[in-house]
Amino acid sequence: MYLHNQVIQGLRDRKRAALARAVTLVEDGSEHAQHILEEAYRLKGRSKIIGITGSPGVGKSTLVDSLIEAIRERGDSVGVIAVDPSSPFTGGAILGDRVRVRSRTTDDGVFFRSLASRGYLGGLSRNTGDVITLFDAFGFDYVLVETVGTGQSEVDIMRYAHSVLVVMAPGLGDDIQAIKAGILEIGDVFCVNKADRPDADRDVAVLEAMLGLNKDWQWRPPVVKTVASQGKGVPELLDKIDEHLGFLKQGNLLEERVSRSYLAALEANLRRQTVEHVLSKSRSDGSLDCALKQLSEGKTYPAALARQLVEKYLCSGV
Ligand SMILES: Nc1nc2c(ncn2[C@@H]2O[C@H](COP(=O)(O)OP(=O)(O)O)[C@@H](O)[C@H]2O)c(=O)[nH]1
Ligand SMILES: [Mg+2]
Repeated sequence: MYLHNQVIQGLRDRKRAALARAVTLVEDGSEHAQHILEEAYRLKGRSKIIGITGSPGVGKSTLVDSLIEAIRERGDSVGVIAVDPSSPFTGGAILGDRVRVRSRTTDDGVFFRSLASRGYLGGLSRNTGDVITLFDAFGFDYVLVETVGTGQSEVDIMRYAHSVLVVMAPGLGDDIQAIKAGILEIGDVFCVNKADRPDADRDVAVLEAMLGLNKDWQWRPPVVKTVASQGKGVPELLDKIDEHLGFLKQGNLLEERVSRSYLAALEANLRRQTVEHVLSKSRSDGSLDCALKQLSEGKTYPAALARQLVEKYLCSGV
């Protein structure tokens, strides 16, 4: 039996080892990956996919741990995908998240995977959409995706998630900046974590006031206070997430979110495939060297060259 058939059978039988194998094959861009993904896209559609974002240090990973508790308490299963910032020098992921969740590896209803972001723009590693699909195909009730909370990643995760949870914490000066950067538009549920600290109530009030400026929400995002390190407020937070999912289903808005995630996945793959195609073609016929030489001599500029290469290798069907 081919490896991919084995893995597919394992996914159908809900074998965790098969899921782990599938993620590795997809991450490595193995030839087996496309067969597995083809089947995964057929099997998927059961999971509630929750994106969790916010600045580093606000307590996202701690909150994920508490959410796992709350979800397991209800008898539901959960898969967690943490996209870690890799060091550009070692390629290693930050260890904390893995260590924390290790204590749960004996629980069959929980599966954790950490993905290196590989320096790919946007904080989401380039196969995140496909990895989410594998988790969904496996049939977890919930899939939690924690991103590194920097810049573009908030926007990227929004496109894969059914519900976006934005986490904030008092005493981190950059949160007001995050609000300016458009975080209000992407959050379906807001969480002010570290509510055991002073200023939490003030932050909740500021956030509520800002959300209140928009009078025509279809869904007015709720603000929930939590102390993730003690599990406080976390069941209530899970309730709000479920309410949002219920709202989406009721208004037939879930299809829109799913379609948005397809577009995101398509874009990510198009970007990778076109870049690989143009670079390999131009490298093999010498145009790449020639282009780099022209650039260093100041005869042209990158955007113009990119256009030329795209026209040469994509428009002519070469
Ligand atoms: N006081 C307090 N500390 C917390 C709380 N939640 C998390 N922390 C701490 O905040 C730090 C960063 O948490 P972490 O989950 O790694 O944040 P992340 O970078 O957003 O994933 C850790 O030292 C946590 O123990 C909380 O509710 N209250
Ligand atoms: Mg974290």
